Amino acid sequence: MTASESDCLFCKIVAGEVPATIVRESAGAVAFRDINPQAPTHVLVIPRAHHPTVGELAAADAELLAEVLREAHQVAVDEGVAGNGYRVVFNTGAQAGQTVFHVHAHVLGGRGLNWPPG
Ligand code: IU
Repeated sequence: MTASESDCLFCKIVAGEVPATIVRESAGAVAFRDINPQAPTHVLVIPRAHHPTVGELAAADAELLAEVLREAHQVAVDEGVAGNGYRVVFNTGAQAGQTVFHVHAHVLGGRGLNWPPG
C-alpha cells in the first residue's frame, strides 16, 4: 500500500478500519451508505483497489469499472428505486465536487432528481 492509500478513508472502509454501513460486497467492489445522504437512497460504490478518479480507473482496469457499474445497478434494484429511476454520479475533480480521491459512484434515488444538477 502506498502512502496515499494508507491515508485514504475509503481504503480504510474497505479494510474494515473505519466503520460504514455496507449494503453489498462483490469480489472487487464495496457498497455502503453515504454518511450525509442527499436522497432517500444514497449509496456509494467503490472498487476495493485504490484509483483516484473514474478516468484513471477506466484506463487502468475497465473490467473493474464495469463491476462497479453492475454493483451500482444492483444496489438500485435492491433498494427498490430501479423502477422509478435513479442516478449514478462520479464527481471528478475539485470543481465538480469530488472530495474523496478514491473513485466512488454515488447511487441516488427515491425522489425526483433535478436536471441540470447544481
Ligand atoms: P464526493 O463526490 O467526493 O464529494 O463524495 C464523497 C462522499 O463521501 C460524500 O457524499 C460524503 O458524504 C461521503 N462520505 C462518507 O460516506 N463517509 C465518510 O466517512 C466521508 C465521506 I469523510
